[in-house]
Amino acid sequence: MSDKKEYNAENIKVLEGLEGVRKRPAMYIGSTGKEGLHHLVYEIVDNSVDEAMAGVCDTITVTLNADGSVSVEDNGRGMPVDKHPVYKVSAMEVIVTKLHAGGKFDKGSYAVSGGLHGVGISVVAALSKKMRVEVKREGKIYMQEYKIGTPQKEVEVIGKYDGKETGTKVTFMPDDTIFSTTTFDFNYLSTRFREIAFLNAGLKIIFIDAREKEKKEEFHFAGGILEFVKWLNRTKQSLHSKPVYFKKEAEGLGIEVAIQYNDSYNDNIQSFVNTINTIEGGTHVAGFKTALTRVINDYAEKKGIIKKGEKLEGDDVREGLTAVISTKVKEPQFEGQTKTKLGNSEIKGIMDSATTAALGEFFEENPTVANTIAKKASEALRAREAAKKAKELVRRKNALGGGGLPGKLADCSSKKAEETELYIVEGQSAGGTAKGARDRECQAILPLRGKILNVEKSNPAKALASEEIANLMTAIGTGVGDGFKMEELRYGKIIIMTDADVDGAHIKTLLLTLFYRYTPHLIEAGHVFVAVPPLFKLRKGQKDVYVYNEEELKKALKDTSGKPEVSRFKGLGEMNDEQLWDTTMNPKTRILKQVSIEDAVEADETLSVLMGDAVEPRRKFIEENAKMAEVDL
Ligand code: 2B7
Repeated sequence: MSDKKEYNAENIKVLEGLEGVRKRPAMYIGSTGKEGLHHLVYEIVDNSVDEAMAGVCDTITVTLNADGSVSVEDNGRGMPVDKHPVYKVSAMEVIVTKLHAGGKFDKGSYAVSGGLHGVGISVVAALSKKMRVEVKREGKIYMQEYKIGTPQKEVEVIGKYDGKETGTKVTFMPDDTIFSTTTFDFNYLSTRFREIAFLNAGLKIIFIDAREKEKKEEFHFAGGILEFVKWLNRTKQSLHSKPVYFKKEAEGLGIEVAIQYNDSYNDNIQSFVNTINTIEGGTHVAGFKTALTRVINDYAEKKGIIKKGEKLEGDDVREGLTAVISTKVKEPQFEGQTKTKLGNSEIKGIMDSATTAALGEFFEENPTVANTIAKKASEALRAREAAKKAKELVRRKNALGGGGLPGKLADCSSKKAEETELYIVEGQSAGGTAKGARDRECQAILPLRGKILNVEKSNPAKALASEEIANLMTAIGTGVGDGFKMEELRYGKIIIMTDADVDGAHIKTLLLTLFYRYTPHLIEAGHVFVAVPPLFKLRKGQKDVYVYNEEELKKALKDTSGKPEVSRFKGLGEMNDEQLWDTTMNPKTRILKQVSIEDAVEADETLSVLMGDAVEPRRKFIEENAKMAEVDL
C-alpha cells in the first residue's frame, strides 16, 4: 500500500466549484453544531493520515491555538504547488479552493483514503474566516492565505531552508457566523486522535491545547491495534494476556484483526475501514463473525468441550469478546443510516477465509487460550439453553389460559401492582384460611405444597421446571435472571407467610434464597416481606389482644387487671379466617418485616451450611434460626 506514483498538478481533476457549501454546510459536514465544527479538524487531519497510510508521513501535530484557530502539521510530501495545466494557478490553490479537487477522485495517487465525505480541505476553507496553508518542498516554504475560501494573493515563497524535510501545515479559524459554537473540545478530539494512532501503527500524533493552561498529549503505538484491544480491555479482567492478532494484505485490500477475551458477558467489536469507524458494521464484520463462530465450534467439538450435535451460536462465541477489525479498502462503498456500514460484498469472503486460517492456526499453537475461549462459549451455550427452557415454561403456562396464571393462585381483582399483595402461604389448609380471610380487591393468595426445591442444589433449568417454583415465578410475573423485567411485576408486596416453627423457618429460608438467586432486584427494591403471625392470644371478656413474642406476653400479663385467658398459636392453621385477618393480614394491624439483601444473603449462607449430612446440627441450626426469624426477620 505504499507504491509511490508520479503525482503532480495534472492528476488533480476539478469537478465543480465551491458554491453551495456555505449555503448548505450541513450537507457537507453533517451539522453546524459541535459535531460539524469538530468535523472540520477531522477533514484536515484525514489528509495528513492519507499521507501516513501512503507510508510517507510519521508525525502529525495538532494545536488548538489561543486565538481560537486550529493548526495541523504533517511531515508528508507536502501539497503540490506546481502550476495546474488547466487553471494556470498553483495546485495548492486548486486543492484548497475547488470542491472535490484532489487525489481522491484520481485513485492512482492514494491506494486507500480516509475521509468519509471526501470533500476535504476546500469545504473547511469555505467555512473558515481565515485559512493559511504552508508547504515545505524542495527547500522552499510556500504559503497562501484564504478568507471564506477565497485566496488573498497568489501562492508565494516565504522562506528557504537546507535539508530534505517536507510537509504541510494548515491553520484555520472557523467562521462563527456559520457555527453555533466555535469552541473546540480537547477530550472529544483527543479520543479520535488516539483511535487514529492505534489504527496506524507507528504514527505519532501530538495534540497540544495552547488556549489556557497548556496541555499536551502524545499518541504513538508501535503495536497498533494489538495495543488497541488491550486498551479497550484495560478495565476488564482479560482471559489471555496476549491478544490473537493477524494481518493479511491482498490486491487493493488490507485486513488486520486483534482479539482479546475478557471475563464479562458482553462483546465489543470495533470495526474500521480506512480508519473510519464503521459503527453499523458491514461485510468485513459479517465475514469475521461467521469465521469466529465456525472456528470455535470446530475446536470445541474436536476437543469434546461441546457434545456432538451441540452448536455454539454467534452470541455464545462472542460473550466477553473484544475485537478490533481494521480494513483498508481501495474503493469502499458505505451504506446504512449514517453511511458507516461497509457494503463491498467481496470483502465478506476474504475476511471469512483470512480469519478462519489465522484463528485456526492460533488455536493449534495456543491450546490453553483456545480452551479458555471455547469453554467460555460453551458456558454461554448452557446458560442460553437454561434460560430458553425457563422462558418456554412460562410461555406454556401462558398458553393454558386463565391469563396463564397457576390454578392454585387466588388472584386479587386489582391489577395495580402498587396496591396489590401476594401472600405465599405454607400449606394447603392455611392457604384455605387465608383465601377466606383476605381482602379480595388487593390481596392474592398462593398456597405452597410443602417445601420448595433448594435452588442452591439445582441448576436453573431444573429449578425453574419444578412446579412450585414455576407457579410462584409465573404469579410474580417479572421473569428471572437476565430476563428480569421489573415493569412486569404483578404485586407491589410479596409476603411470605409461614408457621412460627422449624419447618416454617426452613421454608422461609428456601424462599428467600430463591428470590436472592433469581430475582435479587425484587429484594433490593424492597418488594419482599415476611409476615409475622402472633404467638399468643389474650382474651379478656369480649376483647381479644394478640401478642407476638414472649416479652410482650409478660408485659401484657403484668399490665392487666384480672386474669386473661391465654392461648398459644402454633400454626397458621389454628386460626380462623377472622383471626388470621386481624393478626397477620389486615394492613392496619399486622406486622410485616421488610426483607433486606443482607437477610437474603444470610438465608443463602444458612442453606449452604444446612447442606451437610448430619441431622442433629441441622435440627439445632434450624431451631435457632426459626426463633431468630420470628423476631428479627
Ligand atoms: C487530495 C489532496 C487534498 N496532497 C498531495 C500530496 C501530499 C499532501 C497532500 C497533504 C493537512 C494538514 C497539515 C502527493 C491531496 C493533496 O497531493 S495534502 N499532503 N497534507 C495535508 O493536507 N495535511 C502529495 C504525492 C506527491 N507529493 C505530494
